Amino acid sequence: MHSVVLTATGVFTPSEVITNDELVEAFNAYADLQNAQNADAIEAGTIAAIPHSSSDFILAASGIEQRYVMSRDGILDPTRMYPRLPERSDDEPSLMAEIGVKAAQTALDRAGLTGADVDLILCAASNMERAYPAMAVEIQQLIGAGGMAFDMNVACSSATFGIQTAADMIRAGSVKRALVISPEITSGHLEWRDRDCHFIFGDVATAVLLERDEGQDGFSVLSTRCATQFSNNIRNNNGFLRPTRDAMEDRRDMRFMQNGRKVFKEVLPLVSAHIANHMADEGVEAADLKRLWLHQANKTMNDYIGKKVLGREPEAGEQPNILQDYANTSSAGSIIAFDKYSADLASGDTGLICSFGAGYSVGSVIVRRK
Ligand code: CO8
Repeated sequence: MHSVVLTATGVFTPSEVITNDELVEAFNAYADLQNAQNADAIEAGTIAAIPHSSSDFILAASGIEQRYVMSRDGILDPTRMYPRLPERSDDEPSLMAEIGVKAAQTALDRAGLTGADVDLILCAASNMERAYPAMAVEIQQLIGAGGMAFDMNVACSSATFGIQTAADMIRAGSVKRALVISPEITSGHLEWRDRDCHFIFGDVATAVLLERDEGQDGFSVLSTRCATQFSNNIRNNNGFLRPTRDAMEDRRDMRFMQNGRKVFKEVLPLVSAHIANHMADEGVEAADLKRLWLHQANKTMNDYIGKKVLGREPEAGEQPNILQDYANTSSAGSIIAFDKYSADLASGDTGLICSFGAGYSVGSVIVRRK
């Protein structure tokens, strides 16, 4: 068996930002428009008026202050409330592939490698732009990689499940160098007209470069662990059978839906126990952990998990959050946190990356600075 080293990461951040205030202003204008159009039915009590959203609620409930998106105009247009992303011809790079390549290129540059040095590409994300050919195969071609490429979807845990898959293949010797790429265009499957969730997500792409350990600098991948447990509490019913059901109308369940309170209550104990068991089995004590790079969904959730794992309040910097700037970027969140807050770790320092989300799914990766 070979050892695996995480040698570099890369993040592509879109140039467009939406602050909470901008988001709320657009949502409230949309709500007013809808309520005016439906005034008679609201008056008759047959439908409920859409209540306003609030920036104060968003910050207090989630810790999110802003989000990056691929295109903000359509989202902030109260008569549209959906991003506007022009269609591309089949001969152009698709959008997910394009931003995935940008993140991958940063990781390769940092490691002093080129696409030709890579023999496995995983595109691991919450949604794929098309059914086939796989996004990963397109990325493989765009960066000039060899070997093989395939897509994986485990919602918010896609990146950590991708790391385990790639690490296992490197350990076994079937590949030597892998890129786990997570282009998350969550703005395309978020329901911007639902005030319960319109603030949650943002767009980004991340890449993680994993290599057979031949003495390179980086983080040794000590151990990976993934687990799933079925739940309907985070769900999106859009799929290829939709036309067969004559269900092409604009239906709420064709975009992100969640029972946030239940997710909160059920996922916290699942994740805390998962991390505790993983650490115990690997002989890693709380006192050994220099950093926790957690999934970036909710600040209160992360505060709770950090306290549970460390057995005390995390100190500043021990459990860095990026969700205030990026919002929830699904599988990319913990990788952004790692990318931004790992360079200062010293040789021998141990840290843990953990993601969790729809499925339910939870994935953890224990790494040690070489
Ligand atoms: N403005 C003002 N008030 C609001 C708003 C708003 N925007 N939204 C809700 N309220 C009101 C509610 O109506 C409710 O009012 P009342 O008490 O009168 O009924 C009150 O505020 C409280 O509402 P909630 O109970 O819903 O509020 P919470 O405190 O639970 O916070 C959260 C809501 C932030 C959603 C919280 O529950 C949470 O973070 N839960 C966990 C979410 C989570 O981790 N989900 C993981 C999903 S990510 C994933 O798996 C990836 C899926 C694939 C990606 C999809 C991309 C689009």
